[in-house]
Amino acid sequence: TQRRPMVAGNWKMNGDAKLAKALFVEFNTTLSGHSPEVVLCPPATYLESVKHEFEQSALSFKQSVIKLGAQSVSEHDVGAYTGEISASMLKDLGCQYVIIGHSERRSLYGETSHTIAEKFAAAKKQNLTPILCIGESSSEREANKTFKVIGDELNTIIERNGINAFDNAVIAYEPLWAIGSGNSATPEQAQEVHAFIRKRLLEVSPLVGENIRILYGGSVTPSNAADLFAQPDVDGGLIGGVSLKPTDFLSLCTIAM
Ligand code: G2H
Repeated sequence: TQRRPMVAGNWKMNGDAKLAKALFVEFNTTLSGHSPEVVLCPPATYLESVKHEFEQSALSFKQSVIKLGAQSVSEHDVGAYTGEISASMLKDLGCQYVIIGHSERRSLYGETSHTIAEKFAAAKKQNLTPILCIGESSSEREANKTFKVIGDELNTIIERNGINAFDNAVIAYEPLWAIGSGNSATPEQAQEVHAFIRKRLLEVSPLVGENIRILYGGSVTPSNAADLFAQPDVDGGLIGGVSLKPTDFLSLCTIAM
């Protein structure tokens, strides 16, 4: 298959303009034209800083390599929604991607699968590529409910957005027990779920199932990335903690290729 690997950095509520600068210093020295697609998802207040560094950078191939992404988006188009940012506003800032349904949004901010399906729709409407996060908790895994949970999460999106939902989308499998815990899934555990996700999407559309990128997320580091990214259905990673460390993040980008 021709799927281009992707490494997406989710800064969460961390970082600043200095981090954006430091990352591009690293990109300029380390990244070659032979690179995965790299998506940077800083807090919304630093999207401009990242864009600025990106525009100043010396990378001749940068347009095809480094993309801007947001960490969340409103499900609404416009209106009285204090504190929210719409998909068209993210588009104005130069975003091409947006993370949807990260487990921290689900567990800490009460986002339900309904809200997440609406946000997914709002992103697609503006041609932003959703990076949909799905994953099971440790108790769900122990109760052998992993596939049921993952299947339901995919179904909610398909029911709201139709069978073309995943035409232009990325999925990130993030088992909740692996997030920020230092306890990543094993390559076998990741591959098993990634293969399940791909099989489900192949049933919906052979073309989408074959082409969609499925990232693994949860405590990816330079020491465990090679085995994870080598799995046939793992097309790269969604990176939290390590996306804040320019040298290590760049080594993940190199490993993903
Ligand atoms: C999972 C991941 C990035 P970390 O949330 O989304 O974070 O790599 O810190 O586990």
